[in-house]
Amino acid sequence: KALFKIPRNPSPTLRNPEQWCRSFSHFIGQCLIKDFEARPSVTHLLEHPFIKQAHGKDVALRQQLAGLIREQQEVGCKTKTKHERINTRKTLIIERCPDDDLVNLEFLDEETIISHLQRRYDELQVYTYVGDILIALNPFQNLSIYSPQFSKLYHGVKRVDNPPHIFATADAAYQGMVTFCKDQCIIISGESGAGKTESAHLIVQHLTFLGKANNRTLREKILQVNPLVEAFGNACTAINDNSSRFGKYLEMKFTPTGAVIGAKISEYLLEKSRVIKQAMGEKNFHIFYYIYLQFDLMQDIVSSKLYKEQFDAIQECFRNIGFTEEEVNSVYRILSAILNTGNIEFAAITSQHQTDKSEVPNSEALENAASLLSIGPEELQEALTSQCVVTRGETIIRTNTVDKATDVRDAMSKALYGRLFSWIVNRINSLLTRQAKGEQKKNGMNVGILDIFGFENFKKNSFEQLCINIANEQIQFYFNQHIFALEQMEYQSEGVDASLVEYEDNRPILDMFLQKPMGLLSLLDEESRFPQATDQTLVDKFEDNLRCKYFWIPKRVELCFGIQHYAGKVMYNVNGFLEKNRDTLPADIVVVLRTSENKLLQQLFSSPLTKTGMLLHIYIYIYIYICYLEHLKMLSRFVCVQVDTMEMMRHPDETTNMRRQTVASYFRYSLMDLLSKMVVGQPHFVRCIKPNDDRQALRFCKERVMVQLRYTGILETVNIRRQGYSHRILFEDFVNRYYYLAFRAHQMPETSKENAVAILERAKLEDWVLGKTKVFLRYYHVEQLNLLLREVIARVVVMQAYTKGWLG
Ligand code: AD9
Ligand code: MG
Repeated sequence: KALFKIPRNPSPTLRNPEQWCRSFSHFIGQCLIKDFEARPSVTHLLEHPFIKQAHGKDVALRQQLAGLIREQQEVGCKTKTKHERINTRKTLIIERCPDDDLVNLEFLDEETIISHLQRRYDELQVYTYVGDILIALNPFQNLSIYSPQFSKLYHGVKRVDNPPHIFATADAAYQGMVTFCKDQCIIISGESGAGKTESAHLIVQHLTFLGKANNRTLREKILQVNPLVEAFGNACTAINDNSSRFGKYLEMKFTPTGAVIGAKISEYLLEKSRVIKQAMGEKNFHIFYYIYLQFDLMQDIVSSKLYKEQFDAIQECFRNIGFTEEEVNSVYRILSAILNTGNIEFAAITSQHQTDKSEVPNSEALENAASLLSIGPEELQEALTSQCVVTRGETIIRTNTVDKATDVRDAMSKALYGRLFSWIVNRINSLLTRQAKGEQKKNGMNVGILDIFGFENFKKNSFEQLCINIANEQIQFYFNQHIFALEQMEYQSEGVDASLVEYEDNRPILDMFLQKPMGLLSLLDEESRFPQATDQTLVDKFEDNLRCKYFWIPKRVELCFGIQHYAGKVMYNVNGFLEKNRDTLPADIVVVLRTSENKLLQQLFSSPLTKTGMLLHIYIYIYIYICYLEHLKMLSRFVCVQVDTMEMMRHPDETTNMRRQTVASYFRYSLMDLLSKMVVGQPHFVRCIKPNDDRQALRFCKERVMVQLRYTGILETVNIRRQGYSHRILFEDFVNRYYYLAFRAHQMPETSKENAVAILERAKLEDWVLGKTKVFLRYYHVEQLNLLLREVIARVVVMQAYTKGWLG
C-alpha cells in the first residue's frame, strides 16, 4: 500500500498535467541517480497509469520523457554514489575553495575582494560567485573546463557541490525555467574584450546539452547560429580581435518538458559605418576577409589559411542551418558587389556651364559591381552621380559633386550590408523557429541570452561609441534596479527592517541622453532635421541645452564633448554625427536596386509597405502596445526611454520625400524593444571582467580590475547579497509551492502567513524575515527549499514505485 499519495493536483504551478509530468519524470530521474543501484526499466515507468493519463496520446511527449529518464539513468550509472561523484569531480577540476562566493568572506573591503580574485585567477579559477551573480574573469587562454564531461557535472546539482562556473549559471536558468515554468534571461555585461561573447557561446553550448532534443540536427543548427552571425557582425577593433559590432539577444526555445526546439535572434544596431571606413589598426567585418580569399591570394600565408578555414566553416553553417545554395550565392554576390563598390572612384567634370558634375573615370569596378548586383552599369552610374528632385510637381535632375557622389556610394554600401545582415538574421529565425511555432503555442518557454557590444573608450570616439555606451548605461541601470532599487523598495513597503545599501545610480546620465525633448538624442534629432546644420551648430546646441555635471565641452579641443559615463569619462568627436544620424539613402539608389534581377536584392529593397511589411509593422505595433500595457509597471522601473510608438511605426516609402526615421530614434526603439523582452524573464547576471589590457593570459592587473569592480558596484552587490533578501515570495505562492515540506500531499493547507512559517520552520531554514504579504529569503534559501522539495517528492514517487513492484 502506498504510504503517500501522489498528489493529483499538487499546486498551481503543477496543475497543468504536462508540467506535473515533467516534474514527476525529473524526480524519478533524481532518485534513480541518488538512491538506487538498480535500474528499473523505462518501459515500466512509462506504463505508470499516471504518466499515461497525463500524456494521453501525446507520443512525442512520451518519447521525450523516455529520453529524459534514460539520460538520467546514464548519468546515474556513471556517478552512482556521492563518494564516486566527488572523486570524478576531483579528476576533472581543481578543488573547491572556501572563497567560491565572495559573500562568504569574513572581511569585506575592496582590497580583500581583489586579493581573493587575484589568488583565484592565479590558480585559473576564473569564475567567482557574488551570491547568485557570477563574476567571470577573462582567462585569455583556452581552459579545459568546457567539455561535455563538465556539462554533465553541472547538470541539476547543488550549486555548492561544484566550483563556480558559467555552466552553473546556465543550469540555474534552465532549472528555473523548468521548475517554475517561467521565462529566464541571462544578462552578460562587461567592457569590450571582457569575454561576453565567449560566455554567451558557452551558455548556448550548455543549454543545448541540457535541452537535449531527440533531433540532433537541431542542436547542431543552434550551435552554428552564433558563428554565422558573428562572421557578419563581428570585427577586429583596437581592443578586441573578435569584437561584437551589434547587440544580440538570443532566445532559446524549449518545450514545457525542457527539450530545446528552436532559437530566435534579435539584432540591435549593427555598426554599418565599418563597411566603408575603419579606424587605424581596425578591420572590416570578418566575412569580407573570408570571401576576399576566394578571389585573391594573400601575402600572409598564415592568415590566408585561417581565413580559408573560416570560410569553409561559414559555408558549413549556411548549409546546416538550411540556407539554399541560391540564397548563399546571392549573399556572396552582394558582398562582392560591396567590395567592388568601394573601388568605384569619381572625378570632377568641369565644363563651361557646369562645375559640379562627376563621372566614373575607370569603369571596371562600376561594371563589376553592377554585374554582381544584376543591374545595368549606366543606371548605377546615373544613380551615383545625379539625383532626381521633385519640386512643385516638376522633376529636376541635379548632378552630384565628387564628394556627394562618394557619399551616395558609401550610403549604398552601408544600406546593402545592413539590410543583408538583417535578412540573414531573419532567415535564420524562420529556419530555426519553424518547428518551435507549434510547440510555443503549447506553453513553450524561453531562456534569453543578452550579449551586447561592451563599453568602449578609444582615442577617437564617434557616434557609434555613443550608441554603444548608452546601451551599456541602460544595462547597468537595469542591473541596479534589479539588485538594489527594487529590493530596497520592497523592504520599505513590506515594513522589513534591513539596512539599506548605497549604490551609484546612473539614472541622471541616462535621463540626460534619453529624455524628451531636451535629452542629447532628441537634440541631435532636432539638429539633424535642419539641412543647414553643421557639426559646430550641433556642439553649440548641446552646450546651450545640456546643463548637467555629466556633460562638458572641453576648452582646447574643437568639435568635442565629454561624458562622465558610469564606466568612466569618454571624449566624443562630433565629426559626422549629423550625417550618421540621418543615415540617408538616396531614393535613386533604391529605385535602381529594385530593378535588380537578383531576388534577394529585390527583397532587401522592396517597399516596406508591402503586404508582409505592413503585417510586420502591425505585429510590431501590437507587440509593443501589449508590452506597454502588460509590463508598463515593470518596464517603467527599468526603462528610461519613452518611445513614441507611432513615431517608430512611421516608415515611409523610401522613394518618396517623407520624413525619415533617424538612427537615434531607431536606437531608442531598439533599447525599448530589448528591455521589453528582458523584463518578462527572471534575470541571471554574469559580470565579465577584463584582467588586463594586453590580452595576456595569467596577468592580473589590480588597478584595471579595481576600476571595473568599482563601476559595476561589486562591493555594494556583495553587501546587499550578504545583508539582503534577494527572494521575496507572496505567502500564497510560497505555501502553494512548498507545502509538501510540512504537510501531507493531499492536505492542501490554507495559504496563510502561519502556514508559511510552519514550512520555513520545518525546513529548518534560518535568517528569514516576514513582511506584510511576503516571505523574505536569502539568495541561498530558495535553492535549499527546492532541493528539499525534490527529495520529498522523490521519496514519495520511489515508495510508490516500490509498492507497485516496478523496481524489482
Ligand atoms: V566586445 O564588447 O564584443 O568587443 P566581448 O564580447 O566582451 O568583447 P569576447 O567574448 O569577444 O569579448 O572575448 C575577447 C577574447 O577573450 C576572446 O576572443 C578570447 O580570446 C578571450 N576569451 C574570453 N573569454 C574566454 C574564455 N572563457 N576562455 C578563453 C576567452 N578565452
Ligand atoms: Mg562580444
